[in-house]
Amino acid sequence: MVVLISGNGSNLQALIDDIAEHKIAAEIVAVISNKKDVYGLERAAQADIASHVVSHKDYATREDYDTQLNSVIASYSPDLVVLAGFMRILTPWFVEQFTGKMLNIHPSLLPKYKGLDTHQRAIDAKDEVHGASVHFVTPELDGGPVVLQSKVPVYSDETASQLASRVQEQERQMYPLVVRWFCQKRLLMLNNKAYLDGNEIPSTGYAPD
Ligand code: NHR
Ligand code: GAR
Repeated sequence: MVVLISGNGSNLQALIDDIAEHKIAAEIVAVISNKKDVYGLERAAQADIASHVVSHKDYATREDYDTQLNSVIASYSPDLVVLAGFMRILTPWFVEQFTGKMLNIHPSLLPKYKGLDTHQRAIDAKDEVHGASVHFVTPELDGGPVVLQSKVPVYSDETASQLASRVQEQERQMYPLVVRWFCQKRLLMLNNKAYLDGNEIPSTGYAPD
């Protein structure tokens, strides 16, 4: 698999660790960041994984950027592309190169709070429950079929960063599990729907409780 990051890379680390412990039968062949000097690149180096910086600042248009990103990824012929805190919207053309082979983890209980600033939006809405979703990536931003959701309570008076850190603790558990399913060929996307072991996954994800 190829993992795309933009920052800290704690989800990347969770995958590196589960692969090292043989919980996931896969190899991370490359890590790509759109930002230089981020800690996730250090994590890749420490795990002896090839890494590339493809900076969006070097390209005039999203199409030019995605063309370059695609050619770097395609050079590895991955079976799976994992977005792990990757912060650039991808063009429909790019996404279609990897239909059914690209996963994202989004920090909200989709379909709530697509896009950015999800933790603050959940607090502002006085939600009692928040969380994260793993979904297949489709051209519609944060709109692809959900595979798994994890919920956390929202405490009164907590800050967005306190809430984010509890959501991220869940993310580090759930993302490797979904990647493991994919690598076991138990998980697939067909006609914009996600299936686990041949059963369609409900829109709230597998095991909604
Ligand atoms: N691309 C497509 N086509 N479909 C998805 O579902 C995608 C995607 C690209 C990224 C991750 C997503 C998230 O989990 C993701 C899903 C970035 C933005 C964004 O607005 C929104 C959603 C996601 C990632 N990015 C700004 C942009 O102009 C830049 C923001 C920044 O650099 O801080 O690209 O949340
Ligand atoms: C995660 O919480 C992930 O859900 C979120 O960024 C964080 C990355 O953490 N993703 C997005 O907001 C995508 N737009 P990490 O770099 O430590 O894995």
